[in-house]
Amino acid sequence: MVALKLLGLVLAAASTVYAEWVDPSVLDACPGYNVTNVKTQGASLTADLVLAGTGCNVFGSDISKLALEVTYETESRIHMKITDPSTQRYEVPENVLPRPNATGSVSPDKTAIQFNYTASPFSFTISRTTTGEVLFSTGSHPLIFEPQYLRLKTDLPTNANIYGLGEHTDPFRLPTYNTTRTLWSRDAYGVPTDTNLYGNHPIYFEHRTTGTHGVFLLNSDGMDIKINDTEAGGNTTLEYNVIGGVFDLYFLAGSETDPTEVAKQYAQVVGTPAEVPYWSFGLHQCRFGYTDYIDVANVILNYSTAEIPLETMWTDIDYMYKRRIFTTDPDYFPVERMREIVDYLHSHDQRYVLMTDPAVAYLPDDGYGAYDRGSEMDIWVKSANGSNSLGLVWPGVTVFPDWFNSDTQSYWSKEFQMFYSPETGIDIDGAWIDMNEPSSFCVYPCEDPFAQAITQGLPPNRTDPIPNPDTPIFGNSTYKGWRKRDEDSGFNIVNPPYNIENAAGALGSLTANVTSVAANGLLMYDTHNLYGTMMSMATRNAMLARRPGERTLVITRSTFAGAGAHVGKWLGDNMSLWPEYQFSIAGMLGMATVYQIPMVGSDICGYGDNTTETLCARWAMLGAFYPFMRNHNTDGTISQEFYRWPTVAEAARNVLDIRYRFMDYMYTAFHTASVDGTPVVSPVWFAYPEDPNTFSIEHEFFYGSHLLVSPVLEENSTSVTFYLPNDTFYDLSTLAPVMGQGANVTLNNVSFTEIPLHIRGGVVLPLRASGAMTTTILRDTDFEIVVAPSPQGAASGQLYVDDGLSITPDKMTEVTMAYSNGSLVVNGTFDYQIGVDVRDVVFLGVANTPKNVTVESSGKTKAVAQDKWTYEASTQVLNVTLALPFEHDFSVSFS
Ligand code: MIG
Repeated sequence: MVALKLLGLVLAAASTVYAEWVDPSVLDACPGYNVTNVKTQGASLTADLVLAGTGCNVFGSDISKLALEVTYETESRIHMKITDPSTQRYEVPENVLPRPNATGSVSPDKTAIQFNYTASPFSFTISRTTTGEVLFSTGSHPLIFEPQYLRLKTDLPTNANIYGLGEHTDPFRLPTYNTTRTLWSRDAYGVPTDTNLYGNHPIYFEHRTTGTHGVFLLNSDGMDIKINDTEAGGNTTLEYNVIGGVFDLYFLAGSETDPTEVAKQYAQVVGTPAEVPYWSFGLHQCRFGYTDYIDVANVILNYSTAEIPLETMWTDIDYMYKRRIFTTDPDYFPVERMREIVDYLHSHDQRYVLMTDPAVAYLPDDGYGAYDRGSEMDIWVKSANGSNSLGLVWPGVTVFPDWFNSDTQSYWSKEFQMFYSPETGIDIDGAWIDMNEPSSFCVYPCEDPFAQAITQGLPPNRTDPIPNPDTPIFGNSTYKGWRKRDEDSGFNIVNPPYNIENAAGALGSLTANVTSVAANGLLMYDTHNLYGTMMSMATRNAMLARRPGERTLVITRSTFAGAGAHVGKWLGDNMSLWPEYQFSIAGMLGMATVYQIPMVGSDICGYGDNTTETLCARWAMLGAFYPFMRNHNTDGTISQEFYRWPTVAEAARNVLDIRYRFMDYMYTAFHTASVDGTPVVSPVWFAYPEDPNTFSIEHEFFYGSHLLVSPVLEENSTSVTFYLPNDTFYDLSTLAPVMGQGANVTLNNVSFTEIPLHIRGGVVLPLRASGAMTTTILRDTDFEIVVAPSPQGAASGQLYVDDGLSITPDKMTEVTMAYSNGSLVVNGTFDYQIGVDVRDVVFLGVANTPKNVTVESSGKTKAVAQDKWTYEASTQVLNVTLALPFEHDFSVSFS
């Protein structure tokens, strides 16, 4: 219905041909709108915006009257909508992104930010109440609202610090000159800089020394967001150029002192992240091009032999028969042998993940169940003429599930139940979903996908020797309803008047046809950017239905705002190159810190082309501090499992030991994120918002809030220069204090098996006392609590423990640890039985040898015997051995 009205409205625009490119100054010379009929009621203001004169008609005819609605939704959030009251234009459906609740009655004079407008022509500002500082100002840039072109432009401070605006491989702090961020999901092999990639997140955070705020445009249509500094006076400006939908803006006040606040406020709008199982923080191994089940089994064994903890094995599309989803290849990956792999993994506390693509091979009358059942239910995305919309993907010509069809979820869940059945199928533990931009190999305009399937050789033929079916694996290893559209609407979906800078070319290039229609009548033109998130939601539901009550791990490639409430994401097809290793930090920070998708990581050692030993060693160590840690590469490249080179194996062992020791710290951070959106990793400026030296740092970051990771950045290099803010740090390898001076420091002789790590003072870390070969064993390992005081001598930390798996655990343990004046106080609720001891408490930065150490537990204070504590003057470390069951409050003091 929505689409029909939209189409009816714009018929008039069809006959005129509009410019493809317009000088920005022409847009600023447009007359804009005048404000009339202003009404305020409580926390809301409504008004009409009436076109001034004949409008500017740059990419269509200006809409003559608009409706403005501004609502103070919470004390820190203003919601603004500009719509066309004469018709219902497309808006992101509520079932894809539920709208946030407003907190009852907000009194506009109590809010942290204020909306003010000028009536003629209409412009507005958003400013901070306490200081009057202007955060967003459309000043001399008139609003333009045409059927297929919406423009809004704000002035920003010179050299503004802007972070966000979609998945990209541009600097984390976006350049403020000649930058265009295009949002249009794209299968972007090699993740080239300055192009649109897989994920679309129209949110930015702007940071100033006076505070951090956010602006979210809730719109899924294609758009270019331009940042430039070519205005008179050198002002920086940010301009939205959108090809459909409405202006639906959320202004987030953030905070004057703590950047974390803006992240939390964004989470209130798009949802806090889904919790993942504890096991998903273990190491994942994947590749495209494992030829058969023997190959896969050997990788699992080789990891064990190399004593590198492998938690989860993955298999790519190689397992499929002719690359059709929900099938196995009878020669290379027979289902019985894959079940053997799953059984082996599960009996060793390890896990298995398989890929599922969205596109279903178009094979009428061929006995292909997944196609037949979906056709029976009539759930495929439709072309404008009502036939199934066809694409070309790995299995050849395909159809695409229409996630808007109300039957698609049950189709998808049933296919998962059958194919991934524990009894007869492959009992996966997590799901990997790819190609959901949605990607198609059919070269635009894709008139004959069948002919292209032949010329492109899809599906590819297999030429590897077929393994002898008697080959044993694992040996004796003892190691442990579409709606018809108006025929010819004139709405130019195929070549809209304003061309976004889609690196794939036309909107419909290398993706499902943009003229295709969903069951609820919505056009792919408007919903393209939602496809990956909708597949994510359906896949998560299908996984939850298989194992009711258990959390799952779903890793997707394409995302829209809000995806993190359902799934995690990997950063797509990077190359095995040093610059891409470096970008991976900014990519992770974008997802985890800004977009609320914390379960994120890049393909470790690089996906495309061959890696090198030193790159892979360094990347194994950097990747151990991605929340999602997976080694993955493409078909036809050299093997890059961590055990392939001695240096890499040693680097991996070293760093996995550290990652596993920090696993409860990260798990706790994820729990907090799921409650309030606090980021699980963050840029350096999050902790030092008043230090301008930190604003553009993107090669070092905090894992959790307090572990500073500063990887070596270049081939063959054993040194790294990084910024150490003016604060107390502790070198993780020696635990000795390091005083940051607000200056760069250089470390030399960083071997190929080490990565510089520093604890930021002010934290109490609940570490496991040692790493383990699986997360299951890790959970039976004692704790070691590390106290790292701030320059003021205080520290605090949290620990959250549950069964690691239940969506709603019936028992939880939540512990608070606080340190000051030589005394650590640990208290909490211990409903979930941790079942291990606090083996040691390690106090850092202890200036003098203590005379007495005491422990208080269950109301009794005892001296700790002299032989149970040691003090090392050279590193200022006091180590107290407790061996105290971690099941009730206690405190440890020294004097
Ligand atoms: O056209 O499934 O990004 O991780 O290995 C390539 C094969 C399809 C793209 C994914 C990559 C995966 C590959 N896929």
